[in-house]
Amino acid sequence: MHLLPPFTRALMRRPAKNFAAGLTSSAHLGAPDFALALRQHEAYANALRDCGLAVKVLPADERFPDGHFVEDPFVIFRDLAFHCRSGARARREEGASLIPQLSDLRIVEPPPAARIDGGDVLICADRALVGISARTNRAGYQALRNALRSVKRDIRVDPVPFHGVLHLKSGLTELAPNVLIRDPALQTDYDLAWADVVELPPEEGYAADVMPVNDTLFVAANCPRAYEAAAKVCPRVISLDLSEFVKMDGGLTCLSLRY
Ligand code: CIR
Repeated sequence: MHLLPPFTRALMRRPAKNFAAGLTSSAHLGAPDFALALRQHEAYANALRDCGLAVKVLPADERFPDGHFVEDPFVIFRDLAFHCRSGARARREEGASLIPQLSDLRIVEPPPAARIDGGDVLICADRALVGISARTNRAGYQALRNALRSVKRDIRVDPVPFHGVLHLKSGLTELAPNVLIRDPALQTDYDLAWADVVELPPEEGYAADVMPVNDTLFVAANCPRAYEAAAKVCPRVISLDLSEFVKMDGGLTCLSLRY
């Protein structure tokens, strides 16, 4: 049985007008187009609705140009909502604005030294992986591991030091139980031998961030190898064009919290 129960809800936040002022290492891709970003965001929300999820889209909040990347401030595991504290100072206050939306969950605050972004947390079918990165430190990993174990005592939680991509899930996600998909840009000494690993060609690296939603797999558009790998393991694949979020280093999963 998968560690995560089926999803029934998703939380999103509409991008703010100033979203191009967010953090990015991809300025060479050009400035994002706000109107197009809104259309892509809406198509994403509608695709989640098509999967039967109740999707709540919060209004834009200009205090946080990266605030629509709602996956980073929280990790939700069953009834637990672990409040992350990003290694990026500019993003540290985003989570507080989400707390009222998660009031039916058990909110856990990390200790002061913990740094963690939800994008570094990959909950697989039988274990959780926590990337150790510029955003997530060992104290963050330990705090999250303890919190996850308060829900499931014997859960396996592995630290995965890596570099080459922003978040662990930017470069590695799970297509199906024990089948991972990877961007070759992600470098790690962590032993992935427990899984089959589909390695994407470099030009499709962005598509390593796939999003399983119950019986559907979401994949980035225009990535034929990723689509083919997804279709092999899942009867329903939806591809989404997120070109404007790529320009801000945003992956597919980061635009929603699914629970
Ligand atoms: C950042 O650098 O934090 C944002 N511009 C992008 C965050 C994307 N988050 C994710 O893929 N989980």
